[in-house]
Amino acid sequence: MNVHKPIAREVRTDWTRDEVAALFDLPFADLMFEAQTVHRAHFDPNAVQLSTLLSIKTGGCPEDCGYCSQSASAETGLKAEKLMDVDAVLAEARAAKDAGSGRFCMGAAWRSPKDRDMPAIVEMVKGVRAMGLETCMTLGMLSADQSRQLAEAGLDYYNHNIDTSPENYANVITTRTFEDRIETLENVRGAGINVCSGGIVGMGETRSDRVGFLHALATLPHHPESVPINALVPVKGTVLGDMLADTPLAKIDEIEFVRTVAVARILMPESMVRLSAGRESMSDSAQALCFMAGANSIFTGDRLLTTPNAGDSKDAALFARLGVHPMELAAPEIATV
Ligand code: SAM
Ligand code: DTB
Ligand code: SF4
Repeated sequence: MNVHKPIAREVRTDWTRDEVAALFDLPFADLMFEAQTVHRAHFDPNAVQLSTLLSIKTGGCPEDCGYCSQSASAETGLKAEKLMDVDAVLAEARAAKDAGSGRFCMGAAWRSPKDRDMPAIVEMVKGVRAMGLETCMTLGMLSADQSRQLAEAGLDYYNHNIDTSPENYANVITTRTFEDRIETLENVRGAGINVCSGGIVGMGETRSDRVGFLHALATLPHHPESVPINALVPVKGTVLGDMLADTPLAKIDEIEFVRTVAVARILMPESMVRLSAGRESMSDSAQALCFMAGANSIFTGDRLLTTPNAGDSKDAALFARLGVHPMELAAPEIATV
C-alpha cells in the first residue's frame, strides 16, 4: 500500500478483508498518520465525548458470554438484582449531567427485554431526555416492535456489540449467534435509532479475528454511529477471566490495541470511536495514543457496569495534560470532567 496517498476520505462500506489486514500491517507511524488525517477531516481532534454508564438491571443473565461478570453461568459472586426504579435511574442521570456527561447509557443484564419491562424502560428514556442528556440503552436483543417503542420514546442510541469476528464468535458466546446480533442491529436501524456497535479485544483472539471484527462492522449497510472498542476486563469466575487472568495474554499488547483503534477510525471515518472498557488498567500514554489514533469518546466515572473505571479526577488530569476538552462542554470547563 502506498502510504503517501490518502487512504480514505469518503465513507466506504465495501472494504475487503485484505484491505483491513493491510491497514493493520502498516508501520505504526504510517498507520497513526493516516488515522490522524482521517480523524482531522471529520472531527475536532482535541474533543472527546463523555458518556456515563449505569447498570439498571444487574446480574443473573441467562446468556453465557465468556467475558461477562453478569452471566448466571459465571461464578463471580455478583448478586442478581431487579430492574431499578425509574426515579432512582433519573437521580443517577442528574448526577451524571452535573458531572459534565453529555450522554447517559443504561445497561441491563438481559437476553432481551420482556414486554412487561417496556413501560418502565420507556419512562427512563423520556425522563433522561427531558434533562437534555442524550440517551443510550443496551438491553440485549430487540424485536422490531420493541425498537419502535424505544424510538418513539426518543432513544438516541442503542448499543449491541458484535463482540468479535464471525468465526471467533462461537468461542465466546454459545447462547445466541452472530446472525442474531446482526438482526437486532437491523431492527434498531430500521426504527431510526442510532446504532452503537463494537466489541472486545484481548480475549485471546488472533490478529485475523481483529481484522474480521472490524471488517464486519465496516461492511454493514451503514456504519454504526458509535463503535465501542473494549479491552477485556478479566473478571475472576468468568470463562475468559479465568483463562487469561494469569497468562501474559490477559492484557492485550497496548500497541496492538492502539492499532485496532486506528484501523477502526480509518474504516469508519464518520463514526464516534469509543475507548470503552479497559482504560482503568491502561497507561496514560496508551490512552493518549488512542486519542491520537482517533478515539473520541469515553465512559466517565469510577464504575462501568460492574467493573472499575478510570474515574473523573484521573480523566480530568489526563485531559488537562493532553489539552483535550469534552465534546459537549466548552474548554474552560475541563476541570469539572
Ligand atoms: N446484556 C446486554 C448485551 O449483552 O447486549 C448489554 C450489556 S453488555 C455488558 C454490553 C457489552 O459490554 C458486551 O457486549 C461486551 O462487549 C462488553 N463487556 C461486557 N463485559 C466486559 C468485560 N469484562 N470486558 C470488556 N468488555 C465487556
Ligand atoms: C460497551 O461496549 N462497553 C460498555 C457498554 N458497551 C455498555 C460496557 C463495558 C462493561 C465492562 C464490564 C463491566 O463493567 O461489567
Ligand atoms: Fe448477559 Fe450482556 Fe453479560 Fe452477555 S454481555 S452475559 S448478554 S449481560
